[in-house]
Amino acid sequence: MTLPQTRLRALMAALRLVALASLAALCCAPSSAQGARRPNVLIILADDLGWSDVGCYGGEISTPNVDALARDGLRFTQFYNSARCSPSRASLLTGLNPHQAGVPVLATPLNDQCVTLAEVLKPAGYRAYMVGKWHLSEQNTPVMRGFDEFYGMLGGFNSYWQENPYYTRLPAGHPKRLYPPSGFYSTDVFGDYALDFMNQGRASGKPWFLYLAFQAAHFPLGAPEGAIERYEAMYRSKGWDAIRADRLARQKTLGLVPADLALTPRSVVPANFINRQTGWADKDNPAWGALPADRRADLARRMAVYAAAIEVMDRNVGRVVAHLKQTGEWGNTLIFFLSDNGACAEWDPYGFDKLDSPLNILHTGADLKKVGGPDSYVSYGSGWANASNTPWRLYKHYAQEGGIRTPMIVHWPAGLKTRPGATTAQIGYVTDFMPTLLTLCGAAYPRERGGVGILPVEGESLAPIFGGAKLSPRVLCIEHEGNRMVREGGWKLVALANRPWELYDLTRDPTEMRDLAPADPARVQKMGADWDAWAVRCRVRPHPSPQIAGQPLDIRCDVRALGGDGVILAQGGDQRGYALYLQAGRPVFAVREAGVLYTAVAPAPPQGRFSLEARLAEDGAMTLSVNGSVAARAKAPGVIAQQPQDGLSIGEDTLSAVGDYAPPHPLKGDVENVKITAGARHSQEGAPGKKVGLSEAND
Ligand SMILES: [Ca+2]
Ligand SMILES: [Ca+2]
Repeated sequence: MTLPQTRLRALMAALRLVALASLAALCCAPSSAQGARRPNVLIILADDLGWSDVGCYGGEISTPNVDALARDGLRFTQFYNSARCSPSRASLLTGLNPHQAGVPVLATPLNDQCVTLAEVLKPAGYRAYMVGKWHLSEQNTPVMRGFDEFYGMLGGFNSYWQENPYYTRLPAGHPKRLYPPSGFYSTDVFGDYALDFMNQGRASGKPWFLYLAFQAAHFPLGAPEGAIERYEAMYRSKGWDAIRADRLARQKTLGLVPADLALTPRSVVPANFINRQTGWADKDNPAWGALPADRRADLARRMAVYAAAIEVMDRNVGRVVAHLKQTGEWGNTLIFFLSDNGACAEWDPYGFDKLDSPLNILHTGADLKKVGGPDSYVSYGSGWANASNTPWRLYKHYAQEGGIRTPMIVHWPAGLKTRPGATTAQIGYVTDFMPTLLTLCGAAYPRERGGVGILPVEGESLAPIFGGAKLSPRVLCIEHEGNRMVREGGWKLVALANRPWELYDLTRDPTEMRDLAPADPARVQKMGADWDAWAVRCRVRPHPSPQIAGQPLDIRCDVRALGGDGVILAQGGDQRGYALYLQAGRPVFAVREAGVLYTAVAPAPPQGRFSLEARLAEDGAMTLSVNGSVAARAKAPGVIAQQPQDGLSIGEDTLSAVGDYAPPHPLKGDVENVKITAGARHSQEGAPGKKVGLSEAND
């Protein structure tokens, strides 16, 4: 039986073919790779910014510069991120799902099976710059992943006010601006370096790529007092309920949501390790009017700081825009604006005053004015996050729309063919930057990096959308901390960690209010199987291991290898098990039993992509076929008598090694269409035996 990931992969491949065909038929698609000068690329990433915060998505926060990008550009209404800081950044930079790039949760380094946008654009003649928040490990820095220059925060968040030790200039020794201790506010400083690096790019005579990743508006919230003041009284008098209603009304006027969309009830605050201590676990956000006046004053101040942080970010977007206009680079600079995840509810409606702690201080009187300054450390809590994510459910961390749907603006006078100010409901995902920029910047996606094969890109190019065309339907899967979703057309299957799937028809129920799972179990099962297959293929979950004890085996797969050595697949280790691997390019089928290794070695390395079939018969006869022809035979004492301890691993041999190599001995290349059958009696009559598949082993 074919493992389910194969089915999904085939479906994806078919969809890609359709997408390619429609791209080829598209005469009006922007294609600056040939002919016209290639664009500069500016990706502006906000942090923890909700879907409705900026004005052009319905917010009351003053963001005239971001709004101007939307007015002349294109807004996506169904663009997705990966639910949290590091995973979204990994996907944005590599075009892979976060887990594939080595960033399943937070702050781990990008692995060696991916390449960054900087690493693909540099060989295509670009200069690559980064300013702002990296959050992909301090050990594996932006300049180690292709960027020429970097200024910013290698970690995930910290003071907006204090440069040392939180902000870093790389490469070490490159010119650094000097700020007096009281004259540092990171968002403005990021603006300064953005201008510096754009100047460098222009002076180089090459096209440039600038990744400008603001910390705004991640906690600990901080903003200049002058920007905070104008919001404080307004938020105090309105509160989050009226703000949610106002934002939804504006979104309807802007045509971003259906005109008959009802305001949802206030979101629940899913249980977490902090709000179990504060008493808010799994409770709904409270009504604003039900809060005491001193609490409303405290929370209005927190929201005002958040809004001010966004306003100052927008001001710096304005500085960048003005610079592009002054230097004549405005027309051919492709600008993106988006957020890395939905607004942050950590950890309850009142917010916190200390990291990873239930500590909340009710600030009053003169103390209130210190909130947002250099000596405070606050978040704004789940009630305001709910408002920031209007009209969607839930927040950062979760796969409901409030966690993963991001504002996304594209601005590019020289290349965008859509009507100025247009919106599109086509689906996009953070993995799409890589294929989009490969197309538009004339860059090539390499097959390897530093001698290690890299994974095929996962995203879809958005270039046809920029040309006014429609992409083919896609299947989109997301996972973070066990929270998960799969979207297929208008259908969405979504679940919190360790909770059952819920099913929504987003075409009729965009805010995920009516769970159709009980009414449509067949669709839940089908979409759930698609998600499971994706999760295994994209390394979200380990490969389930077939039960092989005492059974003859038939193992098949397709391989595209870039190097001469490495494990194709293995189940077991130094006591017992089987493996397929390459040795100097030659396929080897290995069986180990009672610690002794038996191998069938193909005489020659196959070229290009090849298929393998390995059989272990009941009498121990081993046969290895390459591209359908028997290439080698050997003899083991019999079948593998007991279930091996190490599970099935694909592309490597985890824990102890079946073959004569040092684990994990990864393959430089791809393994597809893995099919393992235990119990087939090949040596006798070839009758079909018991088939072992993923779902069976999973259940
Ligand atoms: Ca974030
Ligand atoms: Ca092993």
